[in-house]
Amino acid sequence: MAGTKYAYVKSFELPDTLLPGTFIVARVDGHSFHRFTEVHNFAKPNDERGLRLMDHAARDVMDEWKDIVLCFGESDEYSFLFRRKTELYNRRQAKILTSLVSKFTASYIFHWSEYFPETPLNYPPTFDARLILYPSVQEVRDYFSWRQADTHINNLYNTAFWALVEQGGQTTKKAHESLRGTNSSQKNETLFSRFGINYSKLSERFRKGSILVRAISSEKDASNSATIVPALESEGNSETSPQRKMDKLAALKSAIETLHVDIIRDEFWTDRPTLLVD
Ligand code: DGT
Ligand code: MG
Ligand code: MG
Ligand code: MG
Ligand code: MG
Repeated sequence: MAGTKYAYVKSFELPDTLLPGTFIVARVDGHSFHRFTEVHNFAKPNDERGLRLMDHAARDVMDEWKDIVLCFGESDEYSFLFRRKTELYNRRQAKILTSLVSKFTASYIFHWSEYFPETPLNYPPTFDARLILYPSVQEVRDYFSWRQADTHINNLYNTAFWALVEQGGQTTKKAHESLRGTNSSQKNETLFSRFGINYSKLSERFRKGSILVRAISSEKDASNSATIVPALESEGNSETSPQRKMDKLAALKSAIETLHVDIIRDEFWTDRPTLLVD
């Protein structure tokens, strides 16, 4: 329809296209989760239910946007990596970021009661989000190394901190003082000698965070990928029955793997040589 005299306001909507050929990383983070986790009685320092719910919300996001190739989650945050050449929403920044954080938040709330059947939501949790562009594979790898190193440092600190408070009877103030200036091996030693906790035996989910990857994109399953993905794409334009399409989509969905492994060492990446290609 021809514009009305009001239509000029549209020209104030400026383009926000992201630089082509760069890797897009989006990171969502729980808003004031210090408070949210208190109010909802999360176990300290890690609540397995909460972490699994975060993984579920991230899987829903990954299901929705097939150009997401890798996700990493810890604590109240999740990072999403898009393939370098994605043309999602013509690479419009706000469209990508707001859709993603909205989907993540909606899914977190939608699935809440499956993970916390005994704990009604006291108020609606929200997440903030940012988007970062990386020009090369090196920065992408270093980004995920940075997040996983952060997981380790925080988790070791928090594990020692809550052991001192809950088992050692220290006040939170005293526990912070006890840990000030200590290095990793001193924290490990404190945990082991005072509380009998062998840090390296704690859940890998807690120590390494969660990684989501598409199983079919791994080299081992390349033959599988070669059949499912094109089949789905071509079916998008054909008369294939809705049920069959749903089945295929379910297969693709279940092909997302949740891992708690080292993402810093080369092995993770060399095992998945196609992950950062285009
Ligand atoms: P923000 O992100 O600036 O709005 O503020 P917060 O409070 O979300 O701060 P942030 O994101 O730096 O730290 C995450 C908080 O969430 C931190 O206080 C610990 C808490 N949290 C995350 N996961 C768990 C968990 O599994 N159990 C418990 N008890 N707390 C958790
Ligand atoms: Mg934040
Ligand atoms: Mg937060
Ligand atoms: Mg956080
Ligand atoms: Mg619209």
